[in-house]
Amino acid sequence: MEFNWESFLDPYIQTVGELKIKLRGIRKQYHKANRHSPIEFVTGRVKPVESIKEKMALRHISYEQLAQDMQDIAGVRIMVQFVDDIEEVLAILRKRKDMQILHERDYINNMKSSGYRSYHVVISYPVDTINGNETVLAEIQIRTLSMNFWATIEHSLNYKYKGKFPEEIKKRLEITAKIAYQLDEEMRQIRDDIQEAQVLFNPPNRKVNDGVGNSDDTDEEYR
Ligand code: 0O2
Ligand code: 0O2
Repeated sequence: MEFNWESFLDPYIQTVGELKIKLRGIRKQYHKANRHSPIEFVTGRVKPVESIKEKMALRHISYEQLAQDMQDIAGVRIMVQFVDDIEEVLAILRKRKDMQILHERDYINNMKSSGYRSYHVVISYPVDTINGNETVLAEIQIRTLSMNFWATIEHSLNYKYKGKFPEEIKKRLEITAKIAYQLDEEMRQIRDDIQEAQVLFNPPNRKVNDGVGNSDDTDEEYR
């Protein structure tokens, strides 16, 4: 009998939809609270049937094992501004009651040989459908804008070369990965310097309504 892809993928489509809404909701809450959001933007996709079939053949995964053995049929990506934001996103995910973290793969501290960097979290996620409750696996990838820039372009080039880059191109991609890493480092540095400057210019005892036409208070402020 033909495998019913539509009914198999329905819970995954629902999972990606729910996760995108929930994660974008976190960003909205930070903005409302006027705080820096560790989440910049969120994208998601259900793996196309053709890609699932290719990966099944490559990994010798049977239809019976598909739901357990392929962890990224539902995939959500969280982009962050700074490398430290990744830890903050992880802390948020670890506290959540609506998903359970099964594995974490840290390709930030353990960069792949390609130069790929990203933090992967595999979760189990329960979805309610009209046929009852079903738990599916989903992969959440967390990365900076710079890592995303690199991975997006490398992925599209990879498609062309089917994973077998000529040696020279491979080397050049490794160099661009280094540049992407340096960009993250430099941005962190700039942010830290700006925060330091803000602290210097906004001493905690400074009055909100300072200055003009209030000569009585002026001396106080500089003491
Ligand atoms: P906004 O803030 O109005 O742009 P959907 O489920 O239809 O909302 P879908 O189909 O997953 O979204 O779209 P896609 O293309 O995956 O993009 C998801 C969100 O990420 C969209 O925002 C894009 O604008 C945003 N996005 C994609 N690439 C970038 C990028 O490089 N930088 C920034 N800042 N945002 C990006 P929304 O949800 O439509 O909202
Ligand atoms: P898609 O949907 O095209 O992105 P494997 O699948 O063998 O790489 P594993 O253990 O199943 O390994 O999962 P892993 O490594 O945690 O995550 C695989 C996914 O990470 C890939 O999905 C990519 O999205 C991303 N990824 C891993 N390595 C690289 C890399 O070198 N370059 C880029 N651009 N992305 C990478 P897929 O399967 O490619 O699917």
